Amino acid sequence: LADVVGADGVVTDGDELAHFGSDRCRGGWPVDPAMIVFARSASHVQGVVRACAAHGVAIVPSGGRTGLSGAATATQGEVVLSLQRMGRVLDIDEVARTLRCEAGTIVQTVQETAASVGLLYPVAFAAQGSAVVGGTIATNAGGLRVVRYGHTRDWVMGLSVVLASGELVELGGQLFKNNTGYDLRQLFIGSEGTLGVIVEATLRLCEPPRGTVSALCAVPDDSTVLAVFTRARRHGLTLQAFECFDRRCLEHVQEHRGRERIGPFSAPSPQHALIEVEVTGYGPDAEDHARDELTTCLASAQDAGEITDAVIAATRQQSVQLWSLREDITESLHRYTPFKSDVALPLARVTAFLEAFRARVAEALPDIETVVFGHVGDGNLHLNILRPEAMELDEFVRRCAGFADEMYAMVRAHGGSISAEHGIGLLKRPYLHYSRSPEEIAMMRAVKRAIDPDGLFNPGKIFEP
Ligand code: 2HG
Ligand code: ZN
Repeated sequence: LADVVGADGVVTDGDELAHFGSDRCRGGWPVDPAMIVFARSASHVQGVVRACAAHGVAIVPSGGRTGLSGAATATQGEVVLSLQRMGRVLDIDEVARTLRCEAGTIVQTVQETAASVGLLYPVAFAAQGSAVVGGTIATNAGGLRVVRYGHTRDWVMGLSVVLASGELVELGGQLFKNNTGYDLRQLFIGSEGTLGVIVEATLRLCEPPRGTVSALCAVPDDSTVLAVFTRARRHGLTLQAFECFDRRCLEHVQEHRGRERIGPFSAPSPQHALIEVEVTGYGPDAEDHARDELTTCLASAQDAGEITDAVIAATRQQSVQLWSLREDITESLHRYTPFKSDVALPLARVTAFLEAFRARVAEALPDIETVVFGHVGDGNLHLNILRPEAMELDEFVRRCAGFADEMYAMVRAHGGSISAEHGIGLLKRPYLHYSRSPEEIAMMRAVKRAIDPDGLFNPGKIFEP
């Protein structure tokens, strides 16, 4: 492998193996890569794949390792193939509104490059400063603006992928229309590194909004959050984001930041709705107009008892501050090694699910704290069960895994999915059957066999090898 990528591209040192051998998800599995290999080009990737295939050594493709399901983790002596040194934007086409880049390009770099020519790459999430394009495609990352722009899947026009044979194939590209049979590109989106290595991508860009206005609302309970959402849509507001986080999330963020204040409101609120609306009008007063409409809408929500208080950001800086209360949640919970559950529910069932979930988790894990936040406008909740400081990780994982079956059965009973945007990886593998039928799993396995017959790529992720 050193012959392929150069001696400085191979790492076998213990600490680095642990660091690069795993993503941000810790579970009951070992982190045990044979080595980390850094590719600098597609031909490096081809060489590494050919060498590993020849020696029967499995490969874990790896990007920014911000994933939360353990998909980018080596557990059994695999070679971790890092794309982190392939971070160049290759081309931006302002007419077609596309951007081509290497797979290791940081998502924020894509956003900034698009912004430098007045365009937008709209996939946005808290980890965008570390996550890389290839990883977000492999996991079909969602994020904060799915309610307006959809998932990563909706923004990928083309991929260059290295297959198990070492061949480089182009899937899609510059064409907006190409109706020629199976869309193989879509197979690789969300495949979690199990089918091949994404080395390059062509992404779609769009016109940025003319502006945005954000507001944070204090909401009296879980069940009212969606009433505010419905009201905002009925009012005709164009929502860029509609998030929720409960009281404990806010308290954790404030504590993590060393802040005394309980938050922007005079009294703690059980739930919060963070709303971002788009400036849709033209002219110098357009932003004021959007703010006025949001104010009117929130005043009527307050009259109806759906919110008890609200702060509408007057400046960009205030808006950034409000957003940090939401975006810092994951980081502020990290020290509790949370048992993460990213679930999707039909909007009509979110409230009923939350009620049932909160009641059952309080009974089943009475000594353990659970917090709820998420992209509620998409029906996407992030349920985080927090390890008490005094509890060993093994015991914590065992108890959470015991509860997880019940939790995912509940998700299924409410018509939901056990993974909204974080994927399956290792974390959700035992529970895949709650969201996918035996026929679907058999089809997925057949696809895996057809494209990666020897099981070279990311064995054991999504389903058992
Ligand atoms: C977010 O929405 C991310 O902030 C992470 O998807 C969610 O930490 C989580 O559970
Ligand atoms: Zn999320």
